[in-house]
Amino acid sequence: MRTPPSDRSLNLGILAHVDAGKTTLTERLLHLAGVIDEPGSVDSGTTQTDTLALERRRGITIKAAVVSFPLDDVTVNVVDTPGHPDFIAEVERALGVLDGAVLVLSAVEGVQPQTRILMRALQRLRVPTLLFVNKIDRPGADVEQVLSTIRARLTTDILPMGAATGSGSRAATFTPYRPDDPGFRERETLALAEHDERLLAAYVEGQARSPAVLLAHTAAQTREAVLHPVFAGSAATGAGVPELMAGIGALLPAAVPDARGAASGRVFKVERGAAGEKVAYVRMFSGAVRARQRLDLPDGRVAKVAGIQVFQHGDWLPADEVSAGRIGRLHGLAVVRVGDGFGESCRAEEHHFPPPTLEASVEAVDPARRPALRAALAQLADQDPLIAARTDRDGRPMVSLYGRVQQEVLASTLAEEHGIEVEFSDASVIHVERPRRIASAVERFNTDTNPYQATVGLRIAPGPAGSGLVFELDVAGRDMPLFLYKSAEGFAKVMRGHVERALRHGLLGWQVTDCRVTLTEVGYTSFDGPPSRRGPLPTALDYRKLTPLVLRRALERAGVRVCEPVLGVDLEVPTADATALQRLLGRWGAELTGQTSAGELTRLQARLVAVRLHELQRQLPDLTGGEGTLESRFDGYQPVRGRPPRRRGGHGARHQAGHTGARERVPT
Ligand SMILES: Nc1nc2c(ncn2[C@@H]2O[C@H](COP(=O)(O)OP(=O)(O)OP(=O)(O)O)[C@@H](O)[C@H]2O)c(=O)[nH]1
Ligand SMILES: [Mg+2]
Repeated sequence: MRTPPSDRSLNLGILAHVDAGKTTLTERLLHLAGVIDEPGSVDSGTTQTDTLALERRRGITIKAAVVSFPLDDVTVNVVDTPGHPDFIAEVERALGVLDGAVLVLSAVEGVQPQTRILMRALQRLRVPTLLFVNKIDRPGADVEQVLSTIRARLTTDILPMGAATGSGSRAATFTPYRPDDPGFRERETLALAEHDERLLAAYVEGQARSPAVLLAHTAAQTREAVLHPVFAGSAATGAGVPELMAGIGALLPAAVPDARGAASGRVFKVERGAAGEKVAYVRMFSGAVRARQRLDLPDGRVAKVAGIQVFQHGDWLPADEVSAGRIGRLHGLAVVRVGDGFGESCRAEEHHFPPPTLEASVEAVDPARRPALRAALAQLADQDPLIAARTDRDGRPMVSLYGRVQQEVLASTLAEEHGIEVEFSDASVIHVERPRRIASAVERFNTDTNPYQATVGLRIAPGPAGSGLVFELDVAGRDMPLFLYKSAEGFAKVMRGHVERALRHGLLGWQVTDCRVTLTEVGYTSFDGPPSRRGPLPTALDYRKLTPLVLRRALERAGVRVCEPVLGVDLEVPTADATALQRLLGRWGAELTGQTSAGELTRLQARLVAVRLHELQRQLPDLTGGEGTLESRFDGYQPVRGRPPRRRGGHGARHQAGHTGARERVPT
């Protein structure tokens, strides 16, 4: 067994809008570092990171993949992520394990919708980020133009590190500015001065700093994620890639190992090995994990590490341990799920991107394969919990989806990896319910209406949009059944779990969200007597059964507002067709939020209910002679107009059996 070549490592994400060249750039970096003899190509399916048959066939990245190369004394682990918005969940999981990132843009297409979404997430998480303007060899490449759109639409905190010459041809090159070039020094000083008043004062007083001092400041501000150096080049020809590589080494922070203390890490990817066993990719934050170590995973799951691999010399090789700062593959964790943390990083993962907006039912073409389908979906949910595999009231499996491409990929995966042919049907938009007003309900111990041996009172109140569920206790400690739950915290956690489960299905079957639920009353004795331990004491089951009952009653009193997902759409169409499009959007009740014309092309921005997206995609080519382009992103929920739809097969439907509601179908 070999030990890793160095202690320090840099976990580097490559992120971009679909097709910007992330996978091609990853190949170039590996080639430059001497890990592979020839860079592979996405177009002929020979890259190191697009290894799935499906990725090779489609020429897109579907799963985040890890490769690594040595850079001086640092091991760089590169996480190549998918750019298609249907696979944003993969990016989400990668974000939590990065020390730095390269955000790739195309020199032809410039800032694209996903570029903005990713940049916002990187900034929110303060991930040190370099920008790489790729494809300078392509006709139409214009780095200066891209730089000005970056400033206008992404961030003004950038520092171009060189200039492209000969753009638009295979001979295009990138020349870094010399550190002592007076023009560059001035631009560098001014960019740094935005976040450093002393540098500004010195500059105003004419006390120029030396190039070395400026570079140190640039590195420091990059590491603080307040400045983003910009490189340019071509992943196809290799131009600019050595300069980017040097920038990665000089400007991005390598993790300083904290090998002391208890092991803590996070699983950001789960895949199936050759024999169908689970392989978990873990990023370690402190301590080390060794073979045969037991790991305490969330919800009391325990798993034992059977084997460890780390990436070296272009391959995953067996190792004795994976330590702080590094990425390793753990074998033998049968119960692991993606997103699991252990040790200090055990806390739940935060969400930076919106949830899937579609749900569809899946049927095995051969009914005899139904049980196998259910098992396969459960396995896939361990790799991607956001598909939320479940069964509806009629026992049909259902999944949540971001879009059509993900649905096709899921169908191919089930067919190729599990031998199950499936059909999706009834894809519909996922709605949510929000309570309308504040309401309460209570069931007390020993009363006629209460079938359980406990007292529970709950209040539900509307919360701000996007706030999810807030749960709080407003009861005295002496009334809590601490003989069941040990501590007030333990009791609160269990009750929160009951509330969460109950809110999965609101009055019309959709998940209830954006609300504050307060436990207002609790008890385990007759309400008019003093607390005592006499009489039949409640069990955990009483609280579990009674809570949803009381919450349901409170929700019925509060009433709900059913809300549907809304998308921000960005259209680029020939100016001659803009009016026709505006009229169509107007008919659909879309809100026009922006319009700019630059000669022949007009950009329209609008907020459109998600259910209309597919129709818009269908009509766009006809309305624009095939010239129009469309990008969309999730932009929150808004109350539905007219009669609210009821979720098909949802549990809320049981109160009005036979009523199918006015659910809108997404044309498929
Ligand atoms: N001309 C030119 N083509 C490039 C360059 N980089 C990538 N491409 C091509 O652009 C297409 C997309 O490249 P990928 O590397 O798959 O892009 P990606 O960002 O990984 O795409 P996804 O993972 O699917 O989001 C392929 O056809 C590449 O050959 C470049 O610098 N110049
Ligand atoms: Mg890719």
